[in-house]
Amino acid sequence: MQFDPALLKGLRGARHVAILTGAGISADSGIPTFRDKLTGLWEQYDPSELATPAAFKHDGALVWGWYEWRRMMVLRAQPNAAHRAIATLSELVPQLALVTQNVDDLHERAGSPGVLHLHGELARPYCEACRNVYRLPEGIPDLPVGGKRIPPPQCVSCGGRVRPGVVWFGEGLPELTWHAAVTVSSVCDVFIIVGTSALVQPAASLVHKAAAAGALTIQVNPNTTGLEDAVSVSLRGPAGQILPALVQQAWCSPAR
Ligand code: BV8
Ligand code: ZN
Repeated sequence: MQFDPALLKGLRGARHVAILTGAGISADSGIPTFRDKLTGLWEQYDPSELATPAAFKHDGALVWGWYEWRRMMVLRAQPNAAHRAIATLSELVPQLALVTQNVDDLHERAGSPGVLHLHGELARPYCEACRNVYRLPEGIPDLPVGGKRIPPPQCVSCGGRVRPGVVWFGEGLPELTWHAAVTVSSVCDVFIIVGTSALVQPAASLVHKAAAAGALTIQVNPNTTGLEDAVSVSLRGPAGQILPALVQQAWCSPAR
C-alpha cells in the first residue's frame, strides 16, 4: 500500500508524535474488541454492563471471572505488527507519547516504554479497601471449564476484596495519566488515533484537542467512526497492515 507523499513528508518532519490506541489494535492479536459481540460463555453479557462498579457490587464473582477470562486471553496472545510498529517508532522520532484505552499489556510486551493507560490495566488489580496492588499468581489462569464465577481474591494486607485494576464506567480516570494525555495531545505535531470507535469519553476528546492545536491528525480503522470530518486523514484498514507500512514508508525508506 502506498501513502500520499505529502502525508509521508508531514510524518517525516514530526518532532512530537502522540498515539491513542483502542481495542482495535489488539484485534490482530486475536483479542475481541470491546464492542465485538461477546462469544461463548459470555455471549449473553454486555461489556458496558459488566464494566461498572454496580456489577461488581452485585456479583463480584461474575465480574472477577470475566476479567480473569480476559486476562487469560491476553496472556495467551502475542503483540502484533501494529504494536511492534509503534514500539519501533519510539526509536525513530524525537518524542513519542503512547496513550491507550486498552487494559492489556501488549504495547509493553512489544517494547513500548511509558505507556499511558487511561482505563487502567488488567495486570494491576487492587484492594477495594486499602488500594494495595494485588500480586496475581504467575502464569496463565486455568479457569474452571465452562465456569464463569470466580470469587475475587482477598487483600493480603487487610482482607478487603480485590477488584480489577481497570477504570469502570462512572469512575474517574487516573488524574496524572489523564493530565499527561491532555498535555501530549495539545503539544504534538502529529496525532495518530488507532482502532477505537471513539465512543468513550473523555478519551475520545483527545483527538479534538490535537486538531485544535494544529496537529496533523490521522485515523487508522477498517471502519468509519464519525471522526472522518475531524481528522486530517483517515487510513481505512487493519492497524496490523497500515501501521508497519506507514512507519516503513515515512521513517525507514529514503526520502523521495
Ligand atoms: C468518567 C476499562 C466521570 C474497563 C473502559 C463525557 C465526559 C465524561 C464522561 C462521559 C461523557 N459522556 C459519557 C460519559 C460516561 C462514560 C462514557 O464515555 N460512556 C460512553 C459509552 C457514552 N465515561 C466514563 O464513565 C468514564 N469516566 O469520565 O467519569 C467522572 C469524573 C470524575 C470522577 C468520577 C467520574 C470512564 C470510561 C472508562 C470505561 N472503561 N475500559 C474494561 O476494559 O473492561 S472503556 C472501554 O471502551 C475499553 O477501555 C475500550 O478501550 C474503550 C473504548 O472502546 P474501543 O477501544 O474504541 O473499542 P471498541 O470495541 O468500541 O472499538 C474498536 C474499534 O476498533 C472499532 O472502531 C473497530 O472498527 C476497530 N477495529 C477493529 N479491528 C481493527 C480495528 N482497528 C484497527 N485495526 C483492526 N484490525
Ligand atoms: Zn487491602
